[in-house]
Amino acid sequence: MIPKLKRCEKNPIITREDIQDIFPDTFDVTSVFNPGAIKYKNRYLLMLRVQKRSRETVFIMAESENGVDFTVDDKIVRMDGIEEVKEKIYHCYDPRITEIDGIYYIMFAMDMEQDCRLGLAKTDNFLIFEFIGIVADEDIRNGVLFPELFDGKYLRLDRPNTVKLEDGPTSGDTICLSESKNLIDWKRVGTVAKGRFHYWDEGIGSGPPPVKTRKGWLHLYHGIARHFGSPVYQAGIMLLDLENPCNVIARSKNNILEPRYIYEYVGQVPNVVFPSGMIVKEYDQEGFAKLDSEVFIYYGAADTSVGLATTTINKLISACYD
Ligand code: BMA
Repeated sequence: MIPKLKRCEKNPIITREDIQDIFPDTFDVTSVFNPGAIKYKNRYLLMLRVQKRSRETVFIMAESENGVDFTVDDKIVRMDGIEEVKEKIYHCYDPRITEIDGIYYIMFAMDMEQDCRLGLAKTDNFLIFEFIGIVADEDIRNGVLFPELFDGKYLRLDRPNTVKLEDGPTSGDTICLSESKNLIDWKRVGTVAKGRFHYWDEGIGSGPPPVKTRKGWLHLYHGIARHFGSPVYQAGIMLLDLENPCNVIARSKNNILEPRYIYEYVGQVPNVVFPSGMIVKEYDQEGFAKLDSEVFIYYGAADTSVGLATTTINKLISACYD
């Protein structure tokens, strides 16, 4: 089997050293990881998860012309309206960005008093962000919107946190499909994929939003091997049916990215690659990713820094069958 992903030679491409102090919000931050990613006006944008030494989290935008060398913003992302939420919000994290008809939606995890929820915000310029609401009423994470509507309904992949671990937060082993007419109220439609006990992906959760190809929706996800004592986070890929994404056409037997370099082995949480952003360079006129298009995958490394791996749509599709 040929390696499907190639790490960027400049990895990790963003580290805590790149985050400047933003008075009074950030000072000498601990880490930056798990970014959302999107192409906007021909520029690569990342929404960075930046963690302070208080362990509070803020989002900061970064932008680049080539997808490799990023300039990090000197202000934090503020979501208008989030202050109206009555309950305590501890952390907003792991943003995933999806464009639907010129509006950019950001779905993210929210650690609240009772458990974890999904939050949704939107922007059309990456300067002003509007908080839409809390869009889940169960313990859940890894919500990602599809980039188009299906019969007038929004679809998302999400991952209920139904697995209670001995220590640490609740996790999950099932990726589900949910639908909504208004982006606020969601109904579960079905199960997409389950974790594979004893293998690399015992626990699973969606990565970046699915990418439409002529062969199906490409869905990059993370898998957690739990049988080592301390978990190992890796990435894998599956192809979902274009009409009914609950149907998995093919799923990689092997992971396609696993911790192998020091910045992935060692850090705040060791042995983690966590893909959360995927930028496809070229789409055809009908909105399908071109098979020979280059793809940039952005991932959190050891919950400490941001890594980049490159590949093509063709290679990702073939990995689904490996
Ligand atoms: C998951 C999420 C991610 C994190 C990963 C590894 O449960 O919390 O944000 O990167 O664990 O710690």
